[in-house]
Amino acid sequence: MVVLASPPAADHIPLLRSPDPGDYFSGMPVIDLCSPGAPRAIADACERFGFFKLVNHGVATDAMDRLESEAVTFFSQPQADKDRSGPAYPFGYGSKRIGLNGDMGWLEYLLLAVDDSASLSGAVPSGSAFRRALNEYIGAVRKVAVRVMEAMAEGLGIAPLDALSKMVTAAGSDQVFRVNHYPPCAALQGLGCSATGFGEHTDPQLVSVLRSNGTSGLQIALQDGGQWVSVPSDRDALFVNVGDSLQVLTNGRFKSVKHRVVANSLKSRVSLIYFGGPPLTQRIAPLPQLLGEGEQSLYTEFTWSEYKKAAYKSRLGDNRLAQFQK
Ligand code: GA4
Repeated sequence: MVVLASPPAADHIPLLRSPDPGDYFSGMPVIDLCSPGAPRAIADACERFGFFKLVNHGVATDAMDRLESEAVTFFSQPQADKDRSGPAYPFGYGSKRIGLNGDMGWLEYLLLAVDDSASLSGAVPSGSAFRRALNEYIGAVRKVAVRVMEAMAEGLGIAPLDALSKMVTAAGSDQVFRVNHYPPCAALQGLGCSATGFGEHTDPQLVSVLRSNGTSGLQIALQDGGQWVSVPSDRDALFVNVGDSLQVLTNGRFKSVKHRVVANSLKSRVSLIYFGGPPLTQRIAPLPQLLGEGEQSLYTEFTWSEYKKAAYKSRLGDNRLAQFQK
């Protein structure tokens, strides 16, 4: 493995081939959340890619911009000040280290817990403009996640409409918010390779909803052949991806998408991601409404708490569902 050594010397960040224009994802489903065809289009995209771009989603541009600008201000502080908001685990500021088992990426981030009323616990001072911007954006993006999950149920043809969404609206649902900052990695400019911003992985939760600034870097692996394709950035859109738990709830119909971020050599990337997870005690097993005559679950049963525990014992790129596959 090629590694990029930068101070401190313990930082080993894997390199990736720099994306080129030919890598762009030409077949990306773009779905208007308000269109009558949205439920079917969403279910179709989740089956084919586990990923889609959402427009006309109703989150105010102002709310997204305000949070982005507060995040930029936070990350512009001196390192020692940011470190005071750390460590990242269980929640707080982190830099380069991802998870607990040695994964590294060219980024710094804030990992935040969202409580039931969509307000935050943790690292960002209450009463600050940053906290207000977070609360406003998270409240809005959470509503989008609920609408998307209702559309998924409708698209799958299952009742009730809240069969999936109730898992993120339930008391005690385990929702996480992440603000990522990928600084430009100028040292590698022109060398044909780039630092790994966030290594390949699938998300353990049900759904993830991402918004980024105008800097590209996100790549997804296509289900059909695993080819990596680059997702063109669009600061006005939201990007939704299926997580492992939703793959299990749909008995493999929806695909948990492998994705990663390649750091840009010239521009900073800032992304805001909401992860919708169920309550810790939620049993994760295919919805009975989705199992056809005689169809068996592809997975041994587990709770979200068990899955989360297993996830934190794993490396980022591991296939975490494999141990639960029958
Ligand atoms: C991926 C999705 C979310 O960002 C996250 C990540 C978490 C972390 O950064 O702490 C994990 C990763 C994510 C999956 C496997 C474990 C846990 C890092 C890691 C190596 C917050 C999450 O819930 O799972």
